[in-house]
Amino acid sequence: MSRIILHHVPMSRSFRVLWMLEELGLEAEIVPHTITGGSLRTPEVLAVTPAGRVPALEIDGISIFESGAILQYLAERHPEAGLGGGPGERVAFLQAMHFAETMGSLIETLNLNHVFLRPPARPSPVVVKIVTARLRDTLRALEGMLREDGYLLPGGFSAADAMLGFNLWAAPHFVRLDPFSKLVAYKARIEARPAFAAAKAKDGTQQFYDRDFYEVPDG
Ligand SMILES: N[C@@H](CCC(=O)N[C@@H](CS)C(=O)NCC(=O)O)C(=O)O
Repeated sequence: MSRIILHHVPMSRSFRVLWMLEELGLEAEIVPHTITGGSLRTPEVLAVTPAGRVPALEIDGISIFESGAILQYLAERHPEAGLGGGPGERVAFLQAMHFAETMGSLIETLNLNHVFLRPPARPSPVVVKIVTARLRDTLRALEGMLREDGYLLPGGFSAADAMLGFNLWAAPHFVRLDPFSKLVAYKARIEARPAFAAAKAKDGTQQFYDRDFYEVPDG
């Protein structure tokens, strides 16, 4: 089995890969980074992930970035695990895999406004209000995509759940989950997965959120 190296920032999209590796029982070396520490801009790391983003995975003599591409690659590399969706689930699988980044890009904009801007820069109340509403819309859509007492696909847990499920740890910093009872139950179902708990134990301490909930600023 080849050496696997994951470039990782705690509680970032690279958690999706960490979790998927655990679901597949694959050992990986973790190279830890922070968003602002500069390590994602070194020539060595840019050779692996040219936009300086995580996740990036070194595997099978190649490097690959984009969490969705990595999860799909891993699912296809291990068809026996059945994490790539079954016959008849292709459309739902691909749609959910990519929808995760519709939500992810909204979370990213809110992260930028609420967490990463430093004075004298200030969050834009108008942008935050619009993007928060859009994030709520995507959570409502996700709730509609979920199966009662299950996951996204009829066949059970798949890489699409790792893509979208991860978002449920970031989105509640901006939109309260309580009105979405199916999402709350789904989150608990995910948390009960041994592979999720194993990934959490390896994740490291997140360094950007300094409070549980960020209100839309006045203005
Ligand atoms: N669509 C990409 C997004 C990757 C991305 O933006 N990752 C963030 C962390 S969640 C990052 O590396 N940010 C570093 C930076 O903005 O400099 C994916 O899903 O992998």
